[in-house]
Amino acid sequence: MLLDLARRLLFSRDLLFSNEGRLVRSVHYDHNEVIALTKPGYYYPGVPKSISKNDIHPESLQSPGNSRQTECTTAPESRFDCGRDRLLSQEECEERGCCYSPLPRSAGPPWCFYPALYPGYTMGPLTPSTRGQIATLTRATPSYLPKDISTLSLEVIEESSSCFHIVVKDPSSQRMNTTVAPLLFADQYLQLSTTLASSLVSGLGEHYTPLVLDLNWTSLTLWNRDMAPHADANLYGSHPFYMVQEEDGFAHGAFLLNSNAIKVMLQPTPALTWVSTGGILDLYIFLGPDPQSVIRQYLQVIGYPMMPPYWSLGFHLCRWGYATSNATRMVAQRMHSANFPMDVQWNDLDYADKRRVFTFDPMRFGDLPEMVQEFHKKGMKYILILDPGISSTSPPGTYPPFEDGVKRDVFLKNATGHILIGKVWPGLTAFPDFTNPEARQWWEDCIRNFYSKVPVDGLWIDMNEPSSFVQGSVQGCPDIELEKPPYTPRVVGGQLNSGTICMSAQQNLSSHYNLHNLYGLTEAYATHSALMKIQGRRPFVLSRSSFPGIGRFSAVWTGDVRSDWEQLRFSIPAVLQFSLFGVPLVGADICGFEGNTTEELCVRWMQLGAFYPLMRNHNDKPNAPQEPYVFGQKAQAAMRSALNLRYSLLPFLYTLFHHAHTSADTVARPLLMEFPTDPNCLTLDQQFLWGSSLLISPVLEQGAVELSMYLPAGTWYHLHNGQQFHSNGQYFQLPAPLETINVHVRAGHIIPQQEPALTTAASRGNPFFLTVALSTSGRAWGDLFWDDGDGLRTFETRNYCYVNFTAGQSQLVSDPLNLSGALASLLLGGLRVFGVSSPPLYVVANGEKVSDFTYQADLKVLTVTSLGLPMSKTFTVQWFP
Ligand code: MIG
Repeated sequence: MLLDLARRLLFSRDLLFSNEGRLVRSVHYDHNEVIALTKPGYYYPGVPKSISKNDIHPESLQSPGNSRQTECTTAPESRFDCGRDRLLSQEECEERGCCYSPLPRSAGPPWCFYPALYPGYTMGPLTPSTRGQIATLTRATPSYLPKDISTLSLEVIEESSSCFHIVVKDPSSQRMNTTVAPLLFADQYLQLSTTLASSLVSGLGEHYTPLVLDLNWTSLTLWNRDMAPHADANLYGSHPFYMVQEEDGFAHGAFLLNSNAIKVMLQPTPALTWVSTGGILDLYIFLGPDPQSVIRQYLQVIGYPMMPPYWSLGFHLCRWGYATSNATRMVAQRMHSANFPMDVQWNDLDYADKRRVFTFDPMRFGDLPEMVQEFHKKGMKYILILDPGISSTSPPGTYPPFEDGVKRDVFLKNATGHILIGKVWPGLTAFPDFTNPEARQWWEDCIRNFYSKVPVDGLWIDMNEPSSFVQGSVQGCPDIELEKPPYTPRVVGGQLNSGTICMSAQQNLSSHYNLHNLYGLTEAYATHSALMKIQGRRPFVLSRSSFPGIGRFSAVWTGDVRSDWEQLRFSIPAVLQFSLFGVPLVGADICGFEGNTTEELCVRWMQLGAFYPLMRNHNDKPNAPQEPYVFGQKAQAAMRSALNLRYSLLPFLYTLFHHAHTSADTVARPLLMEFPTDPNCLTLDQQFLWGSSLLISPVLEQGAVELSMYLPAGTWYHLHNGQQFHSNGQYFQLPAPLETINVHVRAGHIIPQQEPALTTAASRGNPFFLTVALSTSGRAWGDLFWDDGDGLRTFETRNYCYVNFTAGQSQLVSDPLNLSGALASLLLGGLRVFGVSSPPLYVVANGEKVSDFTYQADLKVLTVTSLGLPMSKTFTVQWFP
């Protein structure tokens, strides 16, 4: 079975390489070589679909005997670039044994491309290994790249029936396995191409793109970089994972576990080429068969996301420029006085003494500890920023974080073994090496000391690409291949060390060249672990830089977005991408970070932001203020109602996070995941879902007071008033004046809600209510996960409550699993039932008649209030026509 599938996965040797036993097709390289994987998603275990002739590039079916001329007739869109590493002249191209054929336009298809049969690796017999099957790949003639490796090992491991793992590496090189890092070795060019089952590809973040990527000869570089989101740039995080949607709702995915700089080329064949500047080819293939399964299979490899503390789902307010503790207090005070729900007050760099982390300014923030305690007394939380750069120039004896760090040898070294010094906000800085266990311990000690004075509730880890204001270091970087590899993918700044530290910097595990993309992940891990130990509660960490697996430890935000409408629109695919990457707790800076916002933009952004899984309004220092209370009354009312709507939905949102944590479900969900067979949904990224049942359709255009909204086939109800929409899979034109955000509930679902309050500490004690959206047959289902909100491992230790709600035959029944008592004393206050076809004459709750109910005949909505049924016990509410 395994062998069979491996064969199929590895490009159906029989078809393509007939008796030669040649695994590797000319077009693709790893260490100048290629494993060609075609349409992996077609091979579902047990139901293999045979490859049709159309699935194969025409040229690949030609026999090796064909003349060069025939080999070079490849259709332009199916050409694979033979000169990816550098631009080639015709002569140089032909020296490589490649085809040269200029085209009218310089953009698009390459002029120098591989012929159909190009000398590659020969695969020896597959033999059993401890984990799967292993074979040797050898090449008779070296390729054109420097430091070619002629013998490779190929291992195919069936991780599960739906996840294959293919490892191609240099068997003579040491493998270093680590908890977070992939395997490493020094060669600087690996390449692998694959054709794709369709042109619908998503993933490969972090970039400023639509959800479905453009395959028209585009490329994406994965290299963590401090860079405000804009097109064609490598941004803060790297996620070498993509998902392909095939026809009929099928999907598959691939993950290249590799932390080096990676460039991904996309072409309309459709095809994709990975080029990595190091490491090994460690490739996972996820067979789906549907999009949600692909994500689950991916998360089985990289880890399921953490369960966030309940309060972190509330509203967060931040800006750079709250210059004193009193100014910070005033912000929270004004929010409270104006009745805006808000859980978390933040401070940016302003709090720190000379911008040095683990200190606070004695003049402007001298009473920071008292301020935090005041917030706590009001049921609020407090978070501040923590940059990794540690000031190296404080007078001796005055700044323990640096001095202890030096003593404990926790900082990155330069190539000559001295502490590498870069420049960040506090001036000259050293950088902790979070791959060093001693550094993690030192970090924990620094946090513990600070926490003993300032009991923060979470930490915001910024600048962790890592970002530095000087290229490489204050002394520059040595002139060696690690700094200037033979091939550098297109990165902002032109060089790998642009805006960051030297590639030759030494870390405990390897050179920074190999670990750069892991810096934020390793810092998030260290910070999460430290907080868990220090607070003994569920940690909250917000990281800017990211890599696969970070969702286990941290939330992510999308960096320095501009206050404009385009950035508002692009924030949706940005957030949805992180859902695919296993980072459900994500949001963009509401109202925009860079530049001045406008009242209208800020209202629309607060409305959309009320449905970001992480809701934070954050602003840059020089800009006009954008806290909700600074705007006119009408704008304030709109923002207040968006906030109240979010707070009322938090029990539902929290339950979605529970499913993300325990089952790798997505929270903010692209429509394509829920409706993969609906062609209209496959590229939609201006609307999105919460779970499977709430559809959010925000206004994203300036001046718009109407909205064109797509509803997948079925019945939907307006969350606001229960208005019904019967859709055949079509667009609806809806009113959307400034005070509205359109949210629809899918028939058949029950949404658990709670009366909002100014903090979650208060709202968590309020009565629950249920929105019951009946299907046409009068049924609906929903659930609620509830626990203490911030305890460690409550699910794993069975310290929670879980309630099923089922509606059918004119009644609603709850079925609580009450393991922790967390629901004790909490009540169901009422419910709204959408789609009740005839007016109820009476309503009965737990066998007793209820007097407080209304029925709106035009909307077919039954509303029951003043209930007071204990949530921890089974209850029944019936309505009798
Ligand atoms: O170089 O701490 O993305 O959210 O306000 C700027 C100041 C450093 C960048 C973060 C932004 C934060 C800012 N930081």
